[in-house]
Amino acid sequence: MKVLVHIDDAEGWREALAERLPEAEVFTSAAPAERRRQADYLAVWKPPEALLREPVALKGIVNLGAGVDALLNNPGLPKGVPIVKLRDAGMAELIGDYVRYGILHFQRDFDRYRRQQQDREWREHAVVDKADWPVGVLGLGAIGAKVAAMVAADGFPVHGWSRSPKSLDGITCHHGDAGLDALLERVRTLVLLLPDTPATRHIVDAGALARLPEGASLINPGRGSLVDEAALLEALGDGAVEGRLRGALLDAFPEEPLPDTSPLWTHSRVIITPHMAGPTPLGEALDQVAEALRAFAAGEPLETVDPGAGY
Ligand code: OXD
Repeated sequence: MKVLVHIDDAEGWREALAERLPEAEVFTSAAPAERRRQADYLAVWKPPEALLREPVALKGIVNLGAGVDALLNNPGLPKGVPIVKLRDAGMAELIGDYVRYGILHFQRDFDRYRRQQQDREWREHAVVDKADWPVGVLGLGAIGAKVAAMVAADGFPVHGWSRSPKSLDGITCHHGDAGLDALLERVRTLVLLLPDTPATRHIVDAGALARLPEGASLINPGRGSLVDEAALLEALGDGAVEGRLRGALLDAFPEEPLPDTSPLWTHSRVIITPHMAGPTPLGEALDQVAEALRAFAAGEPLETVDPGAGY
């Protein structure tokens, strides 16, 4: 089995993967073109278009991340080649911590205290009980489900939403369009963990933001395309006073890095982080990659990506 690895720090991944798969020939995209052409499998994150076109008899692709949007939107992606993606692989816990930080930021008024400090204003706000702070999680895949469980374990009532019905212990699950409206009307913090697909693009638009209770907050460690940015800015107001939306913690943007010209950078009610909520921990990810490549090579059934659905 010949495996071509492409990701930042590809050499580190190559070495670790070669250790786990002694039967395989593992090389990076720095290998000569002739070798790249012979790859049976690709283990890649955001590969260049040309690299995807090179292998002459590709049998499978492992996406070295949870989201497959960049791969599926790559014009070089060969048709019909099965794709496997990382499922959680330790990312969910890191994203869960990011989300818990964000919820507490708003529930314990850290956003207000930060602004008060600028005016040397010593004023305490009454704490809203966690039980009265429902959190909505859009997307109940491997990551969304784990994050929802972590937030519920902290004592917040959690409402989860997926396109088709799901049932998760301790989470009030909603589905479909009507379920989305019902969730939006109830939650004080909305967390976005949906994949980027044509069906989820701008799922948080002006209509959705208007459904949220006055003073709700938004946390987006998912994908930038989920949010209509103009509607978000409108809901946030000019920053001087709290708008309909109290604030947003954003880790994902339609264009990354977020362009210098984006008004989000300087908005006083927005916290920007550089797509750092869920870095892939190498150990668990490598185990999943090695397992997937072995199963590919043995012709065993694998949970593959559905390119039509986009995840
Ligand atoms: C991923 C990501 O999809 O890091 O894994 O965004």
